[in-house]
Amino acid sequence: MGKNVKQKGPAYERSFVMVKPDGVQRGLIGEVVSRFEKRGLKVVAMKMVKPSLEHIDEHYPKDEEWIGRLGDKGFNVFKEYGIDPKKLMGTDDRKEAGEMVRGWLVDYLNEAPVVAMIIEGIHAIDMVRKIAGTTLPSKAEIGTIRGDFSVDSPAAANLEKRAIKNILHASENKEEAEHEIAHWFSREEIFDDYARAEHGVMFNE
Ligand code: IDP
Ligand code: MG
Repeated sequence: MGKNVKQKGPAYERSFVMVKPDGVQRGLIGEVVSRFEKRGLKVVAMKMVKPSLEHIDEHYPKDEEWIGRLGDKGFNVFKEYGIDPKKLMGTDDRKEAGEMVRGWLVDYLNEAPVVAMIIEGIHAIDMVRKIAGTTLPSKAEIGTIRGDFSVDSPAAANLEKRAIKNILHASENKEEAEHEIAHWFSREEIFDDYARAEHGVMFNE
């Protein structure tokens, strides 16, 4: 398929991306995909799925460090805006808060189908995160997907006992990407042996 498909060497990476239920329900699948495509990143796998609760649970890390960090994301915002975490969500313990958020997150991803994909290209993991924008929509830069299409904050979400609605998931690092790609896709579902027409001009491919 196609001619001269290169995409090799240390710069080339694969990232796992998922349009979350709010992105699917809001009709933003095309918008998300086109932002990666236009930048020159290549879609090498894609499918719509309604994952089981167990599958979602296995998608996210379970270690204490990750869970504590999840708690911190809200706590940092509460500190900035002078909000008492105990009053807002009943705890000021970062791990307890992280556990709560993780539970809401699993429910959120079960609300509607998701669109899972693998994006390949130069520094794909960091590039995809840059295009997606930072986790909290209230902090995401305009011009990023999360900054342009969402406005959520832990100050609203944690009070309402739900996860932050931020349109998409994207792997944060190589370890996450490897785990997530293997968790969502089989080898037969990955199609990297086609050439993108403009890559001959962009990269000598
Ligand atoms: P990421 O999606 O940008 O990688 P993570 O820290 O891995 O961010 O968090 C996973 C998901 O958990 C976020 O995308 C968001 O939907 C949700 N989330 C993160 N922090 C909070 C919070 O403080 N309250 C509610 N949901 C949160
Ligand atoms: Mg993450």
